[in-house]
Amino acid sequence: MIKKEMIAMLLAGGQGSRLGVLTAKVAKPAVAFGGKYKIIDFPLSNCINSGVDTVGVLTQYQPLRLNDHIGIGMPWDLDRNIGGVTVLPPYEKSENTEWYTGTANAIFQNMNYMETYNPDYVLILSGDHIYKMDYEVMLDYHKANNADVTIAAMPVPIEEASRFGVVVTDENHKITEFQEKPEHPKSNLASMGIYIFSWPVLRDALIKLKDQPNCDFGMHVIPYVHENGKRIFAYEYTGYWKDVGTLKSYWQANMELIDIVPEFNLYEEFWKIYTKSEALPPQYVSADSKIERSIICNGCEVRGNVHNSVISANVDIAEDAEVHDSIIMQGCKIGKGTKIYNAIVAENTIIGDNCSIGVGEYADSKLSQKIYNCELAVIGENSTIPSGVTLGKNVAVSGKTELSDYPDGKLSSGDYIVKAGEI
Ligand code: ADQ
Ligand code: ADP
Repeated sequence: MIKKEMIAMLLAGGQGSRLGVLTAKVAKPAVAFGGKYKIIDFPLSNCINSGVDTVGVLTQYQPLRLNDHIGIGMPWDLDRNIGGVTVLPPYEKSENTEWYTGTANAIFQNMNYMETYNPDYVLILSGDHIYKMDYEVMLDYHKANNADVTIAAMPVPIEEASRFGVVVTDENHKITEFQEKPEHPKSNLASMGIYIFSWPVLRDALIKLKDQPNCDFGMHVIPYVHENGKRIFAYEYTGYWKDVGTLKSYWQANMELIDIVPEFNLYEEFWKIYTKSEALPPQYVSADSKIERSIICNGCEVRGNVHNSVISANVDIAEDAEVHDSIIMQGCKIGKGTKIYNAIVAENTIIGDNCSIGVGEYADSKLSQKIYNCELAVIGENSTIPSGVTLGKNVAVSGKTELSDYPDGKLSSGDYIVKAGEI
């Protein structure tokens, strides 16, 4: 019989609607990060670096590009005969076929997968966090405490605590209280949504709660095991961890990579982040260009100026263009004399000449959509922005637009163009 001490279940099926046009066509874990990575590379690399070689990836929303990225798991050394990475979309069963209706429901629907490996422990992970963690050390902690469940937790500013699951612990780090996204948090120790369960405890809880609608770890499973007197411990983490679920946090986490001393370091030899990469030519930087504090990936041609930005592969930046404090994803073309400040530009977007993007005009009362109230200009993938257009902050564009789509040639705070059929 196959036996794995600990397997991981990576939740990658949420819609990620707070990333707006960035997740219109891709699941959040497949969104680009740090120039050459996708968000899911971080938990997948953590798994292999921690010796966890069996990972089920639960997908549901827009899985195409995620499936393509994961493939058979080669970049992460997860192409194994026994174990390795397995993509687990919802599937038809003899009874009760349904979509994954919640995080715990998604795990419940893959009971057979987990049973195949006869695990002692199951590690539950989210596909949308940027961090490095040795799950083996967390497992040692789980064993040393003789715990039923261990929740990774970290202190957050108290005013942010209500976005998270919040834990209250005793002097031995045993959890005495758990509140999921409470209005009035009793502590600032936030659950990171990373759990180790002793398998019999998880299996029992999932079976008991199988009729719970939208069964969710934070809302239902953790409160259930707590009420049943199980031993739940907090594993306190103090390193870098970012939930990149909003445009602002996504942008910030990218910008933190180019800090003079980055808090999150991609260059460490002993904890590599793996990703699928294509064979591309090297980047070319022309004589009159100026690049400062930036990440520039392979295949780029830079003739303009780039400052404090993250530029993915195959991006062309023409003469006299300026890119500041922005994220430009793979395959974009930036025209001559165009100025881009505080923007996120998704894949294969073509921006014409002499445009002005992300400059001025923000935080006024016109804001209609909360998602884009992030002091950034956001452009969805495969968009075309005609020459001469001005986009302020807190605007979003997606699709192939023409000059006539822009009143007075510009968009200001709170304006959105999403071309039908394009997205
Ligand atoms: P949330 O961030 O709200 O809270 P949630 O939206 O439930 O977490 O998603 C967790 C992960 O599961 C995400 O990666 C998401 O993509 C995925 N997911 C969501 N629904 C899914 C489904 N139906 N099928 C497959 N995958 C799905 C959780 C905890 C909090 C904790 C935060 C930390 O509930 O207690 O504080 O994570 O970020
Ligand atoms: P989304 O809510 O963007 O579709 P996910 O599928 O990852 O993304 O779900 C994230 C969860 O976070 C949702 O259950 C949502 O209720 C919750 N949430 C909503 N707004 C915030 C916020 N500002 N910060 C943290 N969590 C939030």
